[in-house]
Amino acid sequence: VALKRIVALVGGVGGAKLAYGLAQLIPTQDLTVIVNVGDDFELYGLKICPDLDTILYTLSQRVDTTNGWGVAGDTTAMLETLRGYGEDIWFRLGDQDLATHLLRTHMLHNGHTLTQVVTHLAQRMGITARVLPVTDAAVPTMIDTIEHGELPFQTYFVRHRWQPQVRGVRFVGAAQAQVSAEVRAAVAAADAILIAPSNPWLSVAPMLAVGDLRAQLLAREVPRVAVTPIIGGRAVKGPAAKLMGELGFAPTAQTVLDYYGTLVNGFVYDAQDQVSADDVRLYRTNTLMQSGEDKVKLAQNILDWIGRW
Ligand code: FO1
Repeated sequence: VALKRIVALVGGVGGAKLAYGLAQLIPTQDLTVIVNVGDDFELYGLKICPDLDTILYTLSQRVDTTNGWGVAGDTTAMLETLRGYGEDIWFRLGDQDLATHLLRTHMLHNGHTLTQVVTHLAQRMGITARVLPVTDAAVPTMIDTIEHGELPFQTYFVRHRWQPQVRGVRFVGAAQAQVSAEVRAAVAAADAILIAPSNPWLSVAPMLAVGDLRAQLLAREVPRVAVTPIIGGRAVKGPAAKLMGELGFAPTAQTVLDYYGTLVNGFVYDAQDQVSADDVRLYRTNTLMQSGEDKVKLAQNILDWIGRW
């Protein structure tokens, strides 16, 4: 398979790591990173887009590598001042990060689309890959929990530190939304489509639910490869394994493969795990990405493997 144009569906921090690896290997617009917008919300009137910002900061090597989100070395003068005003600060916005939210909110108010905002920010950050929100519409993810009922995503994920027990996930307005023209074109032109090691239920499903994206992907007779976010029965970071248990699934790579079903014709999983499947090509390798080299190595291994199809 001749691989030129690669499209990667990416959610939070785990997905950003593979996107980083791919971007070192494909330092052009031949790499398109399609990003989840379900985590987006408004705070103090500002449009916050955590997954988009995590990708932008990661690809431009600004990201705080300890957390995997936010700007490295960022300060918190704005937050401390708000706290001094008696505000309950639960979502930590750094001062440099604040500039991103201010400009994005300003541009959106002036009639720009989220795609135009992200393209502008990526350009200013010197990012060569194409970064696209999956849709320009707002499609907020809502988490139904036993303890607190339905919560907006960030309230579940950050304020309650993803401890509440989940009994359902909903993507408000997903069916009425449409993928952007840029996303449609990128999927139509892709030589291979990758689903990054993001949380399938919380980061990938919100994208697949938008308009007819799932049908667009299924219509492409090209490699459609998912990478497991579960290694040895555990999530590398975040609530994936805990959530799987709450939704009644075994926290295994096999569960992830079964969940994607016919959407994928290839699956990458870790050397610690075993999976089986009919008519899905399987690739067992080290999928843990801790260093920059790990990210590039995994990306290279996956592209080489697909190239041998
Ligand atoms: N995650 C946290 O656990 N605590 C935070 O205070 C926090 C702030 C934050 C600010 C900007 C941003 O882009 C991301 C931020 N995140 C924070 C991470 C974010 O909640 C998650 O990365 C995604 O929404 C889930 O992938």
